[in-house]
Amino acid sequence: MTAELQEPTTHRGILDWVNEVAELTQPDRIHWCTGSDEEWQELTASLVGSGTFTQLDPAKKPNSFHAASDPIDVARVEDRTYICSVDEKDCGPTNNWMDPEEMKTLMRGLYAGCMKGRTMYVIPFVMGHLEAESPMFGIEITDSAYVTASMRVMSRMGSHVLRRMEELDAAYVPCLHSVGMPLEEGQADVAWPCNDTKYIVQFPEERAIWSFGSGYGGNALLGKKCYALRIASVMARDEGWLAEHMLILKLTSPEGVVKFVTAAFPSACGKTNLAMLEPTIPGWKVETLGDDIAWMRIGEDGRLWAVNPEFGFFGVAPGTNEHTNPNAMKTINKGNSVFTNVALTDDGDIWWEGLEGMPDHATSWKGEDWTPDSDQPSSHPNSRYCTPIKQCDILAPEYDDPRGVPIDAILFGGRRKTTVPLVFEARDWTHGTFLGATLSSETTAAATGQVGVVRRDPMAMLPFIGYHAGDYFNHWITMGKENDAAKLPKIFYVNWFRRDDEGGFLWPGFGENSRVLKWIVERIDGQAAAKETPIGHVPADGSLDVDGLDMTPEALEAALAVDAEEWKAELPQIQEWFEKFGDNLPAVLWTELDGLRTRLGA
Ligand code: GTP
Ligand code: SPV
Ligand code: MN
Repeated sequence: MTAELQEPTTHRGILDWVNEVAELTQPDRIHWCTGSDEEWQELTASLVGSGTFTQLDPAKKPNSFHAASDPIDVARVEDRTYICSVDEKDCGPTNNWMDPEEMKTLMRGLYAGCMKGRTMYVIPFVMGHLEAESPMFGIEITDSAYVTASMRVMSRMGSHVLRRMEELDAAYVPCLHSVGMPLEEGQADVAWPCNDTKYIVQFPEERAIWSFGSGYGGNALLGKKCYALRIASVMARDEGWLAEHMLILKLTSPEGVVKFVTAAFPSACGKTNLAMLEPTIPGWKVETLGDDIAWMRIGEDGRLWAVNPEFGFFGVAPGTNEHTNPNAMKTINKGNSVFTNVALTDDGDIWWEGLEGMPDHATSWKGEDWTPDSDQPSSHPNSRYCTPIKQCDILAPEYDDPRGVPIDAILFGGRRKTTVPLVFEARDWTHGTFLGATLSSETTAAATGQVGVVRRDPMAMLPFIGYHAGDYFNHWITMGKENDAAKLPKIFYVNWFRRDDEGGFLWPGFGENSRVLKWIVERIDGQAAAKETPIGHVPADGSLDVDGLDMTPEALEAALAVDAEEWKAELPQIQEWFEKFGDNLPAVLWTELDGLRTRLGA
């Protein structure tokens, strides 16, 4: 069957591309996704039939499903991720590169016949609003029903998007995905098809994405990291905007003053939790606009406006509970969600480490018996819930505004046991860019590889910058130079993860982070006092609201401390990091490093 016979679209370019891919990959069937409820029911029923999904008890989680991946396919694969720019120099030292034509030849070999025995799904989607001035269209072709179901939660997709693309004869980002496991005649499928060989490939000049071998979120839901960050960051460089790994939140003070904040923390470092924060300080309110990606453009008023291009949350499950993130719990309890690599309880619900109500027995993400005595965790540390953003009770109404929201503050932050204080403020945009460019964090389970190793993760974008990171820093500097600095957001740096001598967290985190947000807002409005240190402005004694906070003065002091010796130890690391970028590193960042060195007396 060819796509042509179905006459599924009048968009010639899409039809031609779908036919070309079908010819190469040889699927048994082609399904053009409508996004309807009936389609969701058929998809999920077939996923239950194939053993990929287990339906949860509808009384507990209506219309919700459990999935367990192949144990080799649990996270993003950074060493298999490529930026195939025409010129190797444009990829920079932080990305893997291969010549685009060489990569295409190699991957065409992998794609040849790779969808045999399977259905090829064609998913028309838009990242951001369909009503945006220039809607950001994509078509994902995938042979995975799991990916198709997940894309319905995570993106605006379906017939209405395709119709709009036809009306506009719109350009779109072609996103090709295969799990890389064709089925021979009579061959039984497995619950989680994937391939040992994986390639996650971006072609930045062509604005195209080819992914092979993995079914995991960031590798396979191509609208997310591949499009909305890697490809969009290249578009943003060319067009003068920013595509960032940031949450977006709305903060309202007891006096009704509203501020909008974005925050860039590396993967599994607290964006979802901060985005949905339940403040512990009276009268303050947080509403959410997004938990992972922000697209930011300068508005006519000269301010930086942010939209969330996504339509769902793909959140880290372990550690999520009624205390740490009650708003996420309420969102997922409404149902319509997919849970991957968590434990399945005997009564048809899900469980993970840190969730209330530990069961006496469950089936682990590996399909094994699990009890509280087991020496293995029930859930993979990077297990995830995939849930519609519209179900979040504290979704800010501005989420639906295609113009987005004007940002007052940008936060950078990471996971550091030592050195980095709870919060400090940059002196200006360039210093803020320096803080972002030198952001450091301990690695997490969100990507395959070692966990807990400190690495530089600039603007929390290390795995997501679609071009030369030195040029990316330059783009940030230029955004500051070419716009009215007074109207740009103020930049801060936070660290919820500093430890005491026993290894415990110094700062209680989660809802208590509202105290830090309050200080930030008061700094912006010129109310809170700060103390100058070599690294920036930290809260002056008594300026951080600790009323009712269960914390000793010593612990608070330790959380806020700036230790010159610890910071001196960072200097050679930053020097080495900057040297990687050669002439592409903006000279002002060297000046910032010199300034820091001088202020530390090093
Ligand atoms: P990605 O979706 O991978 O981009 O991650 P994210 O930045 O949204 O991470 P998320 O908010 O899901 O947090 C990841 C882990 O950090 C979870 O296990 C949280 O429980 C933990 N975490 C989040 N905020 C805090 C905090 O304030 N303090 C402490 N100690 N842990 C936190
Ligand atoms: C991350 O790793 O930063 C995530 C999860 O948000 S994924 O979509 O898999 O990239
Ligand atoms: Mn992320």
